[in-house]
Amino acid sequence: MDIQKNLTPLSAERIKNADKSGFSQGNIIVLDETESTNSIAKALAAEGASHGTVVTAESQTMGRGRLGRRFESPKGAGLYMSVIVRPSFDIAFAPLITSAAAVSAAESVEKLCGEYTAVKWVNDLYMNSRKICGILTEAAINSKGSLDYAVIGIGINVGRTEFPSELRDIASSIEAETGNIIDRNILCGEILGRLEYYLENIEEKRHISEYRRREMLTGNHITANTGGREVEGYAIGINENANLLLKLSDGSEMVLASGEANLCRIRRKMDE
Ligand code: BT5
Repeated sequence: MDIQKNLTPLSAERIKNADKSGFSQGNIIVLDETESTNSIAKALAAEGASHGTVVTAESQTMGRGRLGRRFESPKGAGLYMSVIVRPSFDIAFAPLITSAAAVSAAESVEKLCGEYTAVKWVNDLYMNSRKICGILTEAAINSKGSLDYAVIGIGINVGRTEFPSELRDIASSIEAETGNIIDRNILCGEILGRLEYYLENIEEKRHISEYRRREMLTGNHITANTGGREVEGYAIGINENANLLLKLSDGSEMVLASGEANLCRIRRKMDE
């Protein structure tokens, strides 16, 4: 699907100007079409690309989600960006990277369009109950067992009002929800600034309170798939490690470190 909008084209110069933190240090690659910005970023990282290097593309032909799923990334409709990070922090903090990226993206979207942006554990952003953004973090561990690099991939539906049938009921975009067409270069720069701040402070877990505040499963009955097991329960909240705390019907508590979770009512609706 090719949805060419009147969006300001992506430009390394514009992103650099919008990245007030200087996180990228001008190492910004803008592609027209690519398979996946995460794949390009991983290849560059393996060749030694520096901390803060950014890869963006106008479209992705094989945009990736988790577990081999696709992230639909048509031309001129979204911000598809991947950031290489070479963290100095201990590998124990690596599982917090995705939640830090989610808060960075949610705050940036909200700042530019003025609409409340929720986080759905683990890696999605929602506006008015529809997914507008997904995040995919891929990490490489070196022979000493520490984190060599991580690639943080963020895909945001920016200017887009049409979706293929399989996404129509679950996905949306900033434009569809707010009527605003925002500049992806500025959005990218805003995200980079926050990402630098939250990653620098990951050991103090500065992003967690904001992640908790925005998390939309909390306080609801949910179903979750974790480690191949399907569970149902009440989402109590998010702990210090960005894990989801679940209360099961027998009264016991479960800590979910990774997986997939959905509100029960959304699940039932999808099953109908
Ligand atoms: C994600 O996975 O949502 C992570 C997506 C990460 C995409 C970025 S774009 C830049 C970088 N380069 C890449 O190749 N990837 C990253 P997951 O939680 O597994 O969700 C995937 C599911 O979201 C799909 O199975 C669809 O149901 C739905 N989906 C696909 N495309 C979508 C879109 N454009 N907007 C909203 N939902 C979508």
